[in-house]
Amino acid sequence: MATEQTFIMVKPDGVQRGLVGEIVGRFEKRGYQLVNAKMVHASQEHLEQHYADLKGKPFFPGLIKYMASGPVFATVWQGKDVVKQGRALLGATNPLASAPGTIRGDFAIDVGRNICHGSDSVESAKKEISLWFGQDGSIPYKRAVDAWIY
Ligand code: RTP
Repeated sequence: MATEQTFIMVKPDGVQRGLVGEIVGRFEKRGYQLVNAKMVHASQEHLEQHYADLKGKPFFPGLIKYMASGPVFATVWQGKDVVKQGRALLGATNPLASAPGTIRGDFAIDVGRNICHGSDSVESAKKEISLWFGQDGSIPYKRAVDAWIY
């Protein structure tokens, strides 16, 4: 059974535009398992921690303001190669470079309003799951359908 996990977040613009169901649906339909989820209106401090590696970038203050402007939908997904495949489902960071068929390629135009976030490595996924969900990062459960997915 594949136990790799990733952190996928619907950003404030995705929540406002009613894309939570669409994004969750794409991961579910691909075969990935939702193992945690919650809506959070994150503080600036929390977001600065999440994006700590981008501190110093010219777009950092605008990014934090945008991310703190409304609630986000934070999720944890599990399955085979889910970190890499999660990023593939989201599409390139700049929506103008995202292939049609990806989430950003279908629903976004501007890099500053790119709808969703996905961990870029297994290591970052572990850190992000812990930052957003604490010790109880996931709620494990068995799915009968896994026998048809794997
Ligand atoms: P994310 O963390 O949100 O999944 O994005 P990413 O890894 O694909 O890209 P990253 O370079 O980590 O950038 C994080 C977020 O910052 C915003 N951004 N704005 N104005 C700009 O040039 C610019 N560049 C990046 C985007 O919202 C990006 O997702």
